Amino acid sequence: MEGFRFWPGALSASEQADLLARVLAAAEDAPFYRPVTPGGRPFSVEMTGMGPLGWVSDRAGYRYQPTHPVTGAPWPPIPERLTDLWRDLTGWPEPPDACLVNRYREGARMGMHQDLDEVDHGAPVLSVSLGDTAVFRIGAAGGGPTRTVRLASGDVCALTGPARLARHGIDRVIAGSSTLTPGGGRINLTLRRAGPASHQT
Ligand code: MD3
Ligand code: FE
Repeated sequence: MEGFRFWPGALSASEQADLLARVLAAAEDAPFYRPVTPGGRPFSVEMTGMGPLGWVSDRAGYRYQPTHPVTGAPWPPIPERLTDLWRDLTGWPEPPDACLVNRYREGARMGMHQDLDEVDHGAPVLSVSLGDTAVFRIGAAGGGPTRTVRLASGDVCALTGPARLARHGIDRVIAGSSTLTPGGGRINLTLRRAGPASHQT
């Protein structure tokens, strides 16, 4: 699909371990929690976030907000290694203002959806996969055929142009396919521009 850019094995084993340690340290302050859909159904994915804004879902709807919904504290900062990766791979003129952290444990999946809660749909999304391999499904915004891509630990992909509004989801995670995460499972990081562009004057 045009605008789907994929860098398999972008991160070395030691870079993956270092990044995972940083994310787990951030999650000590901003714990993983299980959001509910506006209809009240719990997600099977657990989430947290880093950066000025974090994506949340509850009875009131989907949105980005500056604080963790359980602790009420500001989200921890995005590790510099990730903002560097965003700059180097996307070339986007502004740094990411949100990094959603999704944790998939036994049986977790994510249904097909579009990412529409960001102000500027022209900005790319950059995804970093850590831990067990996911079966990722992607299709055009308007429907039609889909294709699957396996996202393994250390793989990075960017969604730009038409792919930015693509329908996508995680069919399943292949348990035991990586030894990176303690207790198994998968962690996916998505770097985004969620809020309005800041105009430097
Ligand atoms: C395609 N996350 O957080 S990452 C999400 O693996 C999300 O946790 C999945 O979908 C995960 O919203 C997929 C790859 C990805 C991320 C953002 C996209 C694919 C995308 C935005 C637009 C199109
Ligand atoms: Fe998504």
